[in-house]
Amino acid sequence: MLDAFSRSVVSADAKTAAVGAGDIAALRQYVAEGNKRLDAVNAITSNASCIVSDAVTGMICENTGLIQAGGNCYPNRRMAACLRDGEIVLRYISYALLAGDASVLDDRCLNGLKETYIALGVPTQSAARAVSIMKSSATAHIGETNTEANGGSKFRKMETTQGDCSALVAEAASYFDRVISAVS
Ligand SMILES: CCC1=C(C)/C(=C/C2=NC(=C\c3[nH]c(/C=C4\NC(=O)[C@H](C)[C@H]4CC)c(C)c3CCC(=O)O)/C(CCC(=O)O)=C2C)NC1=O
Repeated sequence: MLDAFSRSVVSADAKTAAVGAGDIAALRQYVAEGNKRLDAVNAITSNASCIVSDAVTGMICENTGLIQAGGNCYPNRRMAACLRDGEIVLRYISYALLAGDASVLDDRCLNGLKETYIALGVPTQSAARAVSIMKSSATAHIGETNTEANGGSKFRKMETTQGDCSALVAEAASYFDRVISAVS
């Protein structure tokens, strides 16, 4: 498992080189924008159960066969496993965002997940759909672009200093995309 710092060391060592100026500039940015990153992680973790349950609900609304006999969210044991998987995936994405590196997500969550799903008959297209709804919701919370119209009675805006967090929104989005391509 690597973070932004250990990643620079490992890639420099692989070239038998010192940590390069480009890497140092990127790490300086990582440190300088550390508080923003923590706010972004907090936007995910403090809304996690809402993000997960909303995504799984949306996935089922679009495909109600999932909760009928023969569907992979039926009976409740499978529904619970599905919600749990959503929480696991979101938690590992939050770790990757904190570390500024995807390796924790790759090694501890995505490695073998598609094979597990295929073996258990979990529909990977539906799993990818749930992750894509989580992506929309989480990135809206990080960028504070969520609206009352979309949030309804659950609407919640994070109380953070205003500024440009587009790079963190894009980085978080890339971790969700990584999950989607790993299970697809
Ligand atoms: C380390 C990280 C980690 C991950 C990622 C993980 C995933 C994981 N999900 C599983 C099952 C499952 N996962 C789902 C998920 C879903 N079904 C759907 O229709 C939806 C598309 C989707 C939710 C979005 C379901 C229903 C099961 C149970 C399948 C079964 O037992 O028939 C299983 C099999 C064992 C079990 O049931 O607990 C594993 C290992 N476990 C881990 O420890």
